Amino acid sequence: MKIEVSKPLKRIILAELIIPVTLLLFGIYHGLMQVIYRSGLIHSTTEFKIDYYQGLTLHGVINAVVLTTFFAVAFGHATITYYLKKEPGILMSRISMWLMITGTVMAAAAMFSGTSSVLYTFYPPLKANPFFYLGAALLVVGSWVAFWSWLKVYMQWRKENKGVKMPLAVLGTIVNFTVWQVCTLAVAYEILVLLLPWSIGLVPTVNVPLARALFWFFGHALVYFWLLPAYIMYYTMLPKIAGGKLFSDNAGRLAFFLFLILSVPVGVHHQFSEPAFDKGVKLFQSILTFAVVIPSFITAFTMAASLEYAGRKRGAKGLFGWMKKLPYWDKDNFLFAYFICGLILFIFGGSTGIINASYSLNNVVHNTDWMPGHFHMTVAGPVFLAIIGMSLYILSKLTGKEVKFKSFAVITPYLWLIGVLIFSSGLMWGGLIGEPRRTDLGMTYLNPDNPLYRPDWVPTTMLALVGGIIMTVSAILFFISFFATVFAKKSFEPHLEFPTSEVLHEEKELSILGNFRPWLVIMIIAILLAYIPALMDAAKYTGEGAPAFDTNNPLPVDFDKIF
Ligand code: HAS
Repeated sequence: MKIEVSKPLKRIILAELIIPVTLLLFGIYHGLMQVIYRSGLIHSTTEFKIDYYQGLTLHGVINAVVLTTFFAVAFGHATITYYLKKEPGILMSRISMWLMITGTVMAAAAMFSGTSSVLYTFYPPLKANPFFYLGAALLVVGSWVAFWSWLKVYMQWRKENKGVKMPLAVLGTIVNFTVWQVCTLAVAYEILVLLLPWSIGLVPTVNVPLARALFWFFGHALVYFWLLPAYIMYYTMLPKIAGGKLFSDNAGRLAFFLFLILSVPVGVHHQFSEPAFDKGVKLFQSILTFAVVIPSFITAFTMAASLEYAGRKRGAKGLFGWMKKLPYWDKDNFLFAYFICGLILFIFGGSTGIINASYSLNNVVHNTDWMPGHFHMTVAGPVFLAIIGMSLYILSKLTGKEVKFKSFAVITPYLWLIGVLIFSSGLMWGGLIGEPRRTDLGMTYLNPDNPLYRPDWVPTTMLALVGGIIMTVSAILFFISFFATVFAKKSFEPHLEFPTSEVLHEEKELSILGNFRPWLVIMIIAILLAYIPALMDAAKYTGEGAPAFDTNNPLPVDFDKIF
């Protein structure tokens, strides 16, 4: 069903899609530069006046924070409007957009000025310009405002539609932003109470374990905030565009509620190697990490069953024949290609996540190249492909312009899939033989003139280079299609329309899957159990506080003043 969207909301959604995709040009460029620096093809710290860590910061912040947050808000506006048939308030949507834009401009200025090369995790004692922290905070607050506007719409809809089942896409959106609201409180505290006063110079040192614990309270939930918009698309759209039906709607609801309770209390699995935390805290959060895998397994089986049904409806025979019958190359149904490539990548991204979660294996792979190998098959896999595919789709519908260069649009995800598989294999193989992450390898380990030269890392980094180049070509094809569509002529009446899956079986309606309250209570209990001991440990092992560092020097920034 097509619906009309008011002009102001349409403009807001389009701005929230086009601005981050434009910034992505820098994000992708700095991704390419990473593989070049690290392969030893160049032996330098700076290219075109942007140095290695500055480029890595731009790459991480633009791709993983700015693009994902803007998209989640734009997609949220669209799903709420489409499925509840009510638009969120324009004033709040505008305030949200401007806060996010202002925040992004401030953080971008700080990064481009070279004073905030702290990577997307902004771990202290690396210190950034105050504008970087303020910008990040504004971006987050902007996304909160959008969420509050949807809650208002949802409450109104609930009042007018008593007893009606909440649309699955709306449930996913509200779950996602509830997790976001809760987890970002920790990072807001980290920024406003710990990092900003330290960055302005009001306090001389910072509590590193506490800051990092607060960051990861937010940081792992962040990865599910990235993932859930993709899951919403898989459950509500993929079965339909594959030509079938959703195997189970209840499975989708259960998966989203499990993410609500399990996304936050697992952050210490990023800190297994930090001595500040007791082993009991690590064991507990490790067990919860295995639990948060369950909603993804539910999704894997539900999607496989839905795709198998679609393939058989298209005439497939035999055990695996359904895989051959799916609409992989259908240009008018290009979203399918983005979704299926994301799912295939996530089989590997998810399996490597389970390896990371295993305490003893984590000791082998932590802080090695294995880690970017893992996360390029997750955030740069299903998440990235769902974001760019859906951005192109909504752009076309809301502007009334046919997608241009449709062949490019369909080839992009397959090329990206091949690129990421090669790139991540190189990284993970390298990680297993000791290659460190976040290091300009071309300066030392991959420089034959350096005594630290490691010839055994040549094949692995070359593999990553080849993968990185293929990914860049894929992104260029996408940019051509996207911007050609932006500048194309209108050819039909603008509207919003999502392909929406029917459900295969009439399932029993379970009240527990329609009520947020019990899940919110369990969420709070799980967070308190996981994080009270963790934060107490972080506070106990504070030491004397750390002075500021930057990426270019192993000595503190104010070494002369301190010693
Ligand atoms: Fe992770 C580190 C554990 C999921 C992102 N992760 C990271 C970092 C990032 C990241 C960015 O336990 C690095 C952070 C940094 O900078 O330091 N991760 C997990 C686990 C999962 C997981 C257990 N991660 C993600 C997702 C991400 C993401 C999702 C982004 C979106 N991760 C870790 C751990 C670390 C970590 C440790 C810290 C390591 C360290 O030491 O630093 C799970 O949620 C994964 C569950 C997924 C599955 C896969 C389900 C498969 C599906 C596809 C089915 C396919 C079909 C198609 C149906 C179980 C749904 C079939 C059709 C055909 C035609 C074939």
